[in-house]
Amino acid sequence: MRLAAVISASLLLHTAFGQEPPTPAVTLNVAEKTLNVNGKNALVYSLTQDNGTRGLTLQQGQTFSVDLNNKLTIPTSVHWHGLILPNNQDGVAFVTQYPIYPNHFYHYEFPLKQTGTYWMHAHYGMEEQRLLAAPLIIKDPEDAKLADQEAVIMLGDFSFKSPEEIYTELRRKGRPMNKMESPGKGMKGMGQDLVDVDYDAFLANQRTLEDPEVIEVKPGTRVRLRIIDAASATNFFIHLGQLSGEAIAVDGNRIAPLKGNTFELSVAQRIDIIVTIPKEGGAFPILAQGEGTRMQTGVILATNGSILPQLSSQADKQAGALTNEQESRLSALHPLEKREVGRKIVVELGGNMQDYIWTLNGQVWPESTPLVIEEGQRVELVFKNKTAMAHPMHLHGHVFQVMEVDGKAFRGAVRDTVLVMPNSTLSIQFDANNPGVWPLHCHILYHQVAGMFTVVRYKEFEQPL
Ligand SMILES: [Cu+2]
Repeated sequence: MRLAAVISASLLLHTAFGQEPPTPAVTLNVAEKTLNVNGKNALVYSLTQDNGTRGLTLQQGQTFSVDLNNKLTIPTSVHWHGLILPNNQDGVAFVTQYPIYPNHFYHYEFPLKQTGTYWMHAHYGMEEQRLLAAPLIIKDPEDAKLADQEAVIMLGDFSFKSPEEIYTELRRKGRPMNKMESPGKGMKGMGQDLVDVDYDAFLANQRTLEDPEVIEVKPGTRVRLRIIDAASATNFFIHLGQLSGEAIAVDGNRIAPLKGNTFELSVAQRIDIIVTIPKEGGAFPILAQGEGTRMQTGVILATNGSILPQLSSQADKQAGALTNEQESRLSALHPLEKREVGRKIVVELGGNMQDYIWTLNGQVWPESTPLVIEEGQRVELVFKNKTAMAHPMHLHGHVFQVMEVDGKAFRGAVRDTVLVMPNSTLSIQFDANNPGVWPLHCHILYHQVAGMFTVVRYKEFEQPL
């Protein structure tokens, strides 16, 4: 009641002064829900609008105006992944805001500067593992020219164990030391570590292949798949099956079209792929197989009346490891302008597998020295991965361009999350044009919690908390 009164009063005020009325806020609710996975119920968290829609679809140039309600019995916070926004809107508990306590809400409001495929997820504790994530799509008027139809596929990894149990086990058992050592020269990939957590299922739009989502499509049309890896710790191979596709964007940013039938997608990344449905119609599974596992998930694109195939959550063969190959072939449609680097920072990715501790420059969050940059600088971050595991590194509040992989310079994709391969060096550049204190971290949830997290801080920016 009180809220309604406030809104109408502010509407009146704006009209009285001849201003545009404010964009009405959309309500997003974080709540508990029961999800049935493979015949068994589990407690997960949902992130939906009042009408039950998961996440948000907004239009280019709109104001992001959201009331985020916490209907859980524990605190939460939600991060708008990939968005360029004011620092105090970033949604990171204990960095840019205090957590939202149960039965409280937080209002977010800022102008949207981008279009594309983004997502939102918990940035408090390990709530993300309980599926506290949802799509965040910002439509471009040009989208209609690219495809006849769109489908969002949000991938996830699921365990009947609580995230606390998973993390405790990881810490207790650690890993055999030999797995931590660098692979010898000439045996690349041999000593590589692919999987930390043994999941019970992989999900696509919260369903398994035993009961997949079937998306109706029309013969001869182009369908844009907006695929989001919202898993806590799983990289995927995307298999288009009988279809071939063209990737047109990564992390919301357009790329020079890349044709293919299989694509790689790391934790927290997105890829937009356009597929053409054959004129004769049919049913076309789009599968996502977890790196280093036989487990897979997916959806089925099907034309009206087609016979749906029976699919299994187990693939015939175990998947290998993601590589730098796809990344090296990507190039941004709208690259950063060429500029001298004003500040170069080496970020060493390290770890101690025996104790399951993960580090950036040898430090464990929150005992970390911020990486200080100055507004106006072109900044280069050089990630040196000294571990046997790949780390999807994510920078908040900015987009960056991938510039160099293992000494090979190129002008790659503009992104917000990049997978740094084991025993590999990868450089990114970005323009320091958004003052704040911005998280820079590995997006594997358990690495992040175990210390692989720091902040990039603009000099003279006043710490918000
Ligand atoms: Cu990591």
